Amino acid sequence: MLDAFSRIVVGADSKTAYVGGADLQSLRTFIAEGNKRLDAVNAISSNTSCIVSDAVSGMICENQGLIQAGGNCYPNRRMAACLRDGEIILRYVAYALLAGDASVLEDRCLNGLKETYIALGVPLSSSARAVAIMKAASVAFINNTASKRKIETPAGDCSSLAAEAASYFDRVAAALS
Ligand SMILES: CCC1=C(C)/C(=C/C2=NC(=C\c3[nH]c(/C=C4\NC(=O)[C@H](C)[C@H]4CC)c(C)c3CCC(=O)O)/C(CCC(=O)O)=C2C)NC1=O
Repeated sequence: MLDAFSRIVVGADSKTAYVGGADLQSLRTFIAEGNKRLDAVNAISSNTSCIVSDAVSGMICENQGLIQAGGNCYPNRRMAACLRDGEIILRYVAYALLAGDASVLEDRCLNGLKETYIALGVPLSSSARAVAIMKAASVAFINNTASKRKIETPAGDCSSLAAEAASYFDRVAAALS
């Protein structure tokens, strides 16, 4: 697992170079914006059950066959597994956002997930739909534009962190496509 710092060290080592220039500048920004990053992670972490349950129920509303006999969220055991998977994916997205690097998400969550889902008959398109709703909700929470729940934070622009979080959700969607 890498983070913003170790990723730069690995990149420099592969060129037998010192860390400097643009790499140091990007780490300076990473540190300077560190509190914003922690707030962005907290925006996800403190709303996980809301984000996950909203995404899974939205996915089901759009495709009610999922909770009928033969659907992959039927019976309750599968519904519980689906909600749990949503929690797992969101947790790894939050780790990636904290680290500023997608490797923890790729290596520990997404690696082999598509194959597991195909083997179990978990529908990939429905999974991607739930992930898309989690992405939209997380972006709203990070930008503090979620209508019902606002977090007390200093006013500021978290749009680049929201975009970074969105890119991790896009990796999940890509891994399942
Ligand atoms: C480390 C990270 C990690 C991940 C990602 C993970 C996923 C994961 N999801 C599973 C099952 C499952 N996943 C789902 C999920 C869904 N069904 C749907 O219709 C929806 C589209 C979707 C929810 C959004 C379901 C229903 C099962 C159970 C399938 C079955 O047993 O028939 C299984 C099989 C074992 C089990 O049932 O617990 C794994 C390994 N496990 C892990 O340890």
